[in-house]
Amino acid sequence: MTLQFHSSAAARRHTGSELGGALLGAQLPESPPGWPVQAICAPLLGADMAAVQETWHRASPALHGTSEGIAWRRSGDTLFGVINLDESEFAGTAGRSPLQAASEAAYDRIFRLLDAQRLPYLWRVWNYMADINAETHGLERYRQFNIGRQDAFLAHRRGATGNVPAACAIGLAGGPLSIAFLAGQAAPVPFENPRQVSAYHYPAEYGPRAPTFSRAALVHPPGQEILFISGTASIVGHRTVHPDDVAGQCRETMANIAALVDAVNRGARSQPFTLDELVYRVYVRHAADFPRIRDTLAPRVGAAEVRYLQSDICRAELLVEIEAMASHPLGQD
Ligand code: 3EB
Repeated sequence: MTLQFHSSAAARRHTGSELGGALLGAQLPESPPGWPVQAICAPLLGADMAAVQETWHRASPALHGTSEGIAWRRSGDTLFGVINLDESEFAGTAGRSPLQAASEAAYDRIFRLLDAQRLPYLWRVWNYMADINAETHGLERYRQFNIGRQDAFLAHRRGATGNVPAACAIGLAGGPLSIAFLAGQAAPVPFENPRQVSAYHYPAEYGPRAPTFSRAALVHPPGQEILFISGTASIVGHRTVHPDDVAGQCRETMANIAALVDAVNRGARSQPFTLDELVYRVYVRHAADFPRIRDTLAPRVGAAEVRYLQSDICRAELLVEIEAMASHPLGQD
């Protein structure tokens, strides 16, 4: 019954036990309609395959549906969904850009689905959008997204601090606003990083509304403890450090992840998590930096599975961002 994660080289046929997942690569095969598969259209770096498929699955059969444009599948008390919105269909009203409106609508719909499914908790959210650092309507697009996201959390009385999901927010060359999420019955246990100001408490110099995510979360499907490390970058306190030094950013980011894993291990119910067992996704702003990044990370991640994607990151000075996850079995407690 455990929720399993695996990756494979080619787009495989979908089987009934899958909840959904993601396809990563510069050129992606069509995913079958109605399946929650997030298309992350970005070049894979240092990989010998053109596309990778990441899949969440579970032995028990899944319920599925489409609700307000969200493709979702549910097994037991766990649901995976994907929503893709074309911003151009969200005409901005005064003071509200199309991306802001689309972001608010996407989270609105996600929360309505979770209410209807009686699954209260958002565990982990993967946010992708085009031109994340571009300024339009007088504001950087990532900051527009943050307003829409926070408004939806508040409108649904979910609060925008503390108990918020783990997340990432990444820029792609084009495509829709795409949001994938895992949700469940059991409350996630959020963690903050002692080296960083909580993102939901960032000061206004990073945008009129703070981002709504926690630095990490432990989630507990039956018999299991899954760790999600949110997108993590070279930020200490709330400031970007090593702005023009990609190796420095890698070392700082891994120091942040190590500190976070230490904090998580003080609250984990399973065996302690270690850096070399995590599955990493590394977002690389400039493809030319990839060899430096790989070589700097190598001694820090050991034999771990690491996937590199060329993409934009939510602060213009950030050259690299790293997210990670791991799963442990949990004895009967
Ligand atoms: C940071 O620490 C880097 O807006 O959901 C990392 C993870 C970042 C998630 C989000 C943003 C988000 O602020 C950026």
